[in-house]
Amino acid sequence: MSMFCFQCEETAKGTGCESTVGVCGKTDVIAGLQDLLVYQVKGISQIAEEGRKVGIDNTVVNKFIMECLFATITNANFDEQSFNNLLELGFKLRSDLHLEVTVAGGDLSNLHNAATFIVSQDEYQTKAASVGVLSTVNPDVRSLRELLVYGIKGIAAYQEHAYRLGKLNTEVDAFNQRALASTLQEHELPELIALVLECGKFGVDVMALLDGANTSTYGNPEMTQVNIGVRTNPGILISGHDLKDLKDLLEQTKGSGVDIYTHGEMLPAHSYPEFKKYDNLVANYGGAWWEQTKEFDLFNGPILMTTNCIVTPKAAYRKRIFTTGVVGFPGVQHIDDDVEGGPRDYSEIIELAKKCESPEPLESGEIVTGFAHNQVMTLADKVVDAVKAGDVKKFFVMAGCDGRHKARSYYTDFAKQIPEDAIILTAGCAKYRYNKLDLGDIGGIPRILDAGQCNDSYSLAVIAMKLQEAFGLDDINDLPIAYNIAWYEQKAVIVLLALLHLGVKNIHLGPVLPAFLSENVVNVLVENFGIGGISNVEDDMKMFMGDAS
Ligand code: FSO
Ligand code: SF4
Repeated sequence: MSMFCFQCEETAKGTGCESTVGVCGKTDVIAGLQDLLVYQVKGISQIAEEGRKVGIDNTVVNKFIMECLFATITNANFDEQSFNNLLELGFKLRSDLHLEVTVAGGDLSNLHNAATFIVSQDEYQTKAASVGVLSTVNPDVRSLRELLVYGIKGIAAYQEHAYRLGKLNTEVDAFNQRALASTLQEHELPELIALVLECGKFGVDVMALLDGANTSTYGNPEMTQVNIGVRTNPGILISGHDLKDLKDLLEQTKGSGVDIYTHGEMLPAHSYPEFKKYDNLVANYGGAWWEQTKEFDLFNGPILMTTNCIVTPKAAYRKRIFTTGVVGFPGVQHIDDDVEGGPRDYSEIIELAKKCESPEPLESGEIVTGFAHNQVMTLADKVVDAVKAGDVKKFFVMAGCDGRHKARSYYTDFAKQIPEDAIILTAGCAKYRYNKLDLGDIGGIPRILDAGQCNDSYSLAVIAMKLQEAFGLDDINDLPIAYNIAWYEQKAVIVLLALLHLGVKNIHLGPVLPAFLSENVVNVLVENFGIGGISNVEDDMKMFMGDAS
């Protein structure tokens, strides 16, 4: 068997993971199942799109498509059984939807093979071999189709978090499905480029939806000092992006003597008023996702992975790591949904925690988070005055993801070398490259403003738009903001497309440009949006500061 996957930044040799296992640990078998599932989802989308023409909007199908796409994101699910189950359910939902659309008078006479194929489980890999990324031969079409699919995967992840809080936007489903179905048809490059850009619009919409869901449920984030040390009670470490899981876990551990620690992208939770009410939410433990193999070992207690990024667990903690939601790993216990919308039952994890030692300290001190749009706007006058007075000359948006590549030390060095009159605006796990540096403040404005999770890049866009308004500028690109974004997986793709949709130009992307962008597609992005890569800190700093001579 062999695989081909190039959806993330760490793809092998900067071109694609091939052969039997990817850099992330995804095997050829899982890669094949994911390819087949994406193909199946494209076919279901084609039927759903026809259904919309006759008034059918099937919410079960919408949820299924969303979850499948999320499950195929880098480092979300490595479990063969999960994908077999999803494929099986997909065949059933597809046939039910086909019937529903037919009865409603929909025209299903011209369906693609993706919408009609039926194979048994032992034929999955053979079928998968003919429907993966490389089945699109033209490199530019392949590049645009994959860029679109990865953008939609990012949308699906954020959509799922909002869905968990009861917020839906069926227009986003309609776009996702129309775009997925379009990848089954022949299109000229300009049409595909238009779809990619339209994807950015829905990226903004879904991040706004999630922002609304989070803030209406948990309040507006506030500037918060977060402890990074440990206490002596036993603890549970919660990782990923799903705030509802955190809420349920905090409720279920209240008064139990078990402390809750956040990990990775869960750090910003400390800044929401609703979570501040819990005295059992005690600290953030460790750094970015890729450091988990050494940190989880030392945590001593159970770990709950609510979303990506999980990496192959070491034997030392394999028996005390749990997955939930779309996350899966073979041999790792999964906490299933209870009833739709109801809390997941964490009693087993809590009982296990009580028998565990308390966490070993990794570090001590505090880090600051909570600079989402609402908090920054309370500082707006101060910020505008500081810019007008020349005390703040530049903002660097350094949002995005972190990763294992050595080249990513660039972002630490870059943060250390930004001029003293510049401020970093960040979101996502990229922040772990510099959020423990003491960069001080400018007249009371911290020089690292952490807006939250990667989806809270939306907050950074809102802040930019508000500053544009405050300065009375016609063009968002006239603001003294430079974009030096780190990417790793597909959620960063939708963040990028969202920024392009908002008219942001001259974004620099690193540590390397995506392997899935063909030369011609890169040229389109360079010519129309001034997208660029990164080189070295010194030259880039000069370039960003407008002094490239
Ligand atoms: Fe990071 Fe992982 Fe949030 Fe991603 S923890 S890499 S872009 O899942 O989603 O920033
Ligand atoms: Fe390779 Fe990334 Fe795909 Fe994993 S997700 S197989 S590392 S390209």
